[in-house]
Amino acid sequence: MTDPEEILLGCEGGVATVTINRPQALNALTLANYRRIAPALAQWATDPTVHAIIVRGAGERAFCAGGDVRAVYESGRGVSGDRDLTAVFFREEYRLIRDIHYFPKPYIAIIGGITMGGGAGISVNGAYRVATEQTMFAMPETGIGLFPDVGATRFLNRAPGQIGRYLGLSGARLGAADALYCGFATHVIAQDRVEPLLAALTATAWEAGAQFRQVDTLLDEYAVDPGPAPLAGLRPAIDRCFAGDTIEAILATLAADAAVGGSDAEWAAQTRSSLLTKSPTSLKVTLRQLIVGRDYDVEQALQLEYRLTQHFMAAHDFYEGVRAVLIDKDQSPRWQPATLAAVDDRMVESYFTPLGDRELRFDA
Ligand code: QUE
Repeated sequence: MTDPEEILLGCEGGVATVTINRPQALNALTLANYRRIAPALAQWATDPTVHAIIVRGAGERAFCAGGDVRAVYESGRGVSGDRDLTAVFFREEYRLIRDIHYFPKPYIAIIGGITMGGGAGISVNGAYRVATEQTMFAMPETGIGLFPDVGATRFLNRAPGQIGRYLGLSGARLGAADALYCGFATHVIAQDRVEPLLAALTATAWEAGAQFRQVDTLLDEYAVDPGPAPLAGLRPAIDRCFAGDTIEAILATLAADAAVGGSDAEWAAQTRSSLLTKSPTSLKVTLRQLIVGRDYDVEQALQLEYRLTQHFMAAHDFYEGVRAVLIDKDQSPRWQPATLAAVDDRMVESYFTPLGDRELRFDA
């Protein structure tokens, strides 16, 4: 028996479609998957019969839960596969993200369902992101001993106030209203309007040069008001607690807010407890990443992130995090170093060291 196609490609009514078809793995993307999507996009970019691109996930639960970090884990530990995968996987993933960001035609991701990590990468960096009441959006990488990548240096920094720091450090999960508030979604529609929207896109009488305006009009017709964003109410607390320039300062402010009581005390206590479960190295590197990359464009963000991935692949916590969360599922990672105090500035700084001839390049 042949494998079912993991990436379904189609084109109808001037609309090209990518469907990620690994529902049993929450549509997590493998290197082979990226290698099938990238040339399709390149071809559609210049094909005059293609006017817009839709990207979606198969099944009910997920748009895309991330990259196939399990394969990267096995490769990096020398368990199976190609040892090179830790260098190649992120390089090809990030090059695809760059192409998505600069894609010349409307690129529309339907992020109904779980959208994390690499799933955020192939959606938030594109022109249109359509959320539904089923959307669950998160950047949970500090929980697997990694850091928020796939362009998050840029897109987290563009969320209001200090919300990007909060989300990137804690891995907090967002629904549709919050995703829209942060700018990760551009529109919210009802889940049962997804198929009618896609049918309307396919039935569009496309005009050359007007495709973005045509998609804007159609999406505005289908969009609903998702109601108040819970994060908007937490903004004052988030901005105050996450303004600190060290993880220790952020934790101290959260502890003080939790102790004082008041409406946000429970949030502060829960957020502090959550941060204390994350990799200490991941937390410190992530905060520095978001600070140094505050004004980075997509290419600068991805180049910085590529550097960080390669240093993380040479360290301990990523393997321990993937083991604890995705392999053994004991949810009890034993981080090394185990405490924030043991992660000194020199160690953090070492993650930002350029890679010489292994740097990520976009012209190669
Ligand atoms: C952090 C991550 C990922 C994660 C969990 C994290 C990630 C990822 C997956 C995932 C989930 C379900 C699967 C799968 C992968 O989980 O990137 O194959 O079936 O892909 O806390 O970054």
